[in-house]
Amino acid sequence: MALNHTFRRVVALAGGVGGAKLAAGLAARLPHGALTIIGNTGDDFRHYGLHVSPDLDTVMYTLAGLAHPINGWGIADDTRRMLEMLARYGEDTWFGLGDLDLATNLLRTHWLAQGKPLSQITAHLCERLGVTARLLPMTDDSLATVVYTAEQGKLSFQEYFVRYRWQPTVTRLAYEGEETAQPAAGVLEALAQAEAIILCPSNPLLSIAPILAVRAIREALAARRVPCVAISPIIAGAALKGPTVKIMNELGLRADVAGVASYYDGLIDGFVVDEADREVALKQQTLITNIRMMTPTDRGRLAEDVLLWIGDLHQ
Ligand code: FO1
Repeated sequence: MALNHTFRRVVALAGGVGGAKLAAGLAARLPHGALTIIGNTGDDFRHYGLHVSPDLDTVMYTLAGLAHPINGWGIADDTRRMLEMLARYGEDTWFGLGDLDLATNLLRTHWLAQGKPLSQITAHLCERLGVTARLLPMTDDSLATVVYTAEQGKLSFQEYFVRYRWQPTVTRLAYEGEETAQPAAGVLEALAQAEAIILCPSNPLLSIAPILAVRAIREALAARRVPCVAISPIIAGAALKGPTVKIMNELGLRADVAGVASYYDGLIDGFVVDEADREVALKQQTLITNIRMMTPTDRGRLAEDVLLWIGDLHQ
């Protein structure tokens, strides 16, 4: 079905795998150049001297059709020869950085060392992979998600998420650098010119919150004059992927659709929930549809449902 209102400028905030899938669906359904994705960099970390940007790479690889079909992160059919050699030297290879993925991280680190901003590097990598949507890091500055846990104390995001498989009990989250981090070049302009803003179904606390920790981004959303909608990362009290429900419970937040909607209170005009949550009564206008994205077709269908719905909210 044709979109009743053809959007020319849509901005999506996205984190890891779930966000990347919807971003790919939106890119498929919108005209080339219509979609700007503001990607989370709170997961970024230094690994053997390399600057790794997991969420930017997950979005980039997914939009380029290169992403590992099961994991969602990393590159399909990538090899692990570099990791095998590290292990031969006795290293603990808990972070599974593949050989093809290594090239992305070598180049990013090399160009950062030359003084190029992350936003310019990301644009170059995306352009070389044929990604037509614009992918902007939320900031070119340092803003790191830090996880305080009962069992292991203060952990970097990747230690918490990958090394300890998000099992430690989270007592507090912090976004170090939020006082000084500025939006990356193009971010505020994209938000100011947007006809619609979408918070992708990423982990609210680990993927969207770091983007909102860039104060000027949160302020731009709060002052928006166009609809902003969020897609739930939870269905019937269960996370689609990862520790969303676990963390919300551990931090004393309501870990269901209503809990996520209230977490975004003030920043969204609409909330997209799965049919399994059709009974939920929210403050925001609610779209009820199948929000599972098991196939690329699902991604485009959900994107179209959301865009059509925003078109009505638009009017
Ligand atoms: N996630 C894992 O669960 N295990 C891994 O070994 C792993 C390696 C990895 C390598 C490069 C990269 O860009 C991402 C990688 N991820 C891995 C995903 C990443 O840790 C998370 O997906 C995000 O940071 C959270 O969205």
